[in-house]
Amino acid sequence: MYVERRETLNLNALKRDVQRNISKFQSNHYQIEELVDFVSLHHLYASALEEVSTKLSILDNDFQILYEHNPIHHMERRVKEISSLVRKLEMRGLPVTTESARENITDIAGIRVVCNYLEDIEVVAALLLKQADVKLLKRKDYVESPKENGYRSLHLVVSIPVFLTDNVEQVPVEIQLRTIGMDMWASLEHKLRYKNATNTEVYKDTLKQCAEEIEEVENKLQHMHGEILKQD
Ligand code: 0O2
Repeated sequence: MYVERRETLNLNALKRDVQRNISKFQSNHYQIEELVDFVSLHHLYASALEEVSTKLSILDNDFQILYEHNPIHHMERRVKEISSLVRKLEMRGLPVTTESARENITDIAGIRVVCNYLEDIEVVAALLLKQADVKLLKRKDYVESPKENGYRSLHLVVSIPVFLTDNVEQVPVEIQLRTIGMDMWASLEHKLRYKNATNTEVYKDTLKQCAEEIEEVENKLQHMHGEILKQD
């Protein structure tokens, strides 16, 4: 399995994000201290991502040792940029404070787990949720019930403890589990929408058809993989 390893705190990216936000904060009469609070929030959520990634890597390795199969193909993770976080709070009409962000926004820390086969999604989710320090806050199953546009993935929001110098914080992490095919579909759909909102309308039917074809192929591959495992 390949795990994308980014620095826990990417200082250059953070500096750029802060620079971009200083003028916005000032024009909206926010205090600079509030911006600094957002930077420390970044550290907390990056640490939570580190915890969840480690748990998932350990599970993937252990599964390989026991069953000669890696359920995880790769993982990607990110802490939401301060600019997107501020935008999300403003759009929802919520106060732009770290307290409000912590109470209301559950995807500040996000990890995408791209699995090899369809059944691996449930395997990974079940193994993670079995752990005593992982608490499930929200589950949305777009694999069982795909969205109207064809989007498929399993979304979990879990809360995990992060042990800091003086205290322990419970931090929510959004986990998106999907197959390689689902990831390919979602990346393209996102790109089409990001470039030009009308794109998704133009390609609506093709996207839906592709999602259905990917599901069909995934079911066939899953079946063949199961047969191979039985032969071992
Ligand atoms: P980004 O830029 O990827 O972060 P919330 O999580 O609170 O915003 P909700 O309704 O619980 O709201 O979200 P949901 O349905 O769990 O989806 C959250 C994320 O899933 C989105 O984050 C996307 O990353 C992904 N997602 C959901 N639906 C689609 C879809 O139709 N196409 C694609 N490509 N991705 C989807 P953000 O914040 O929208 O965007």
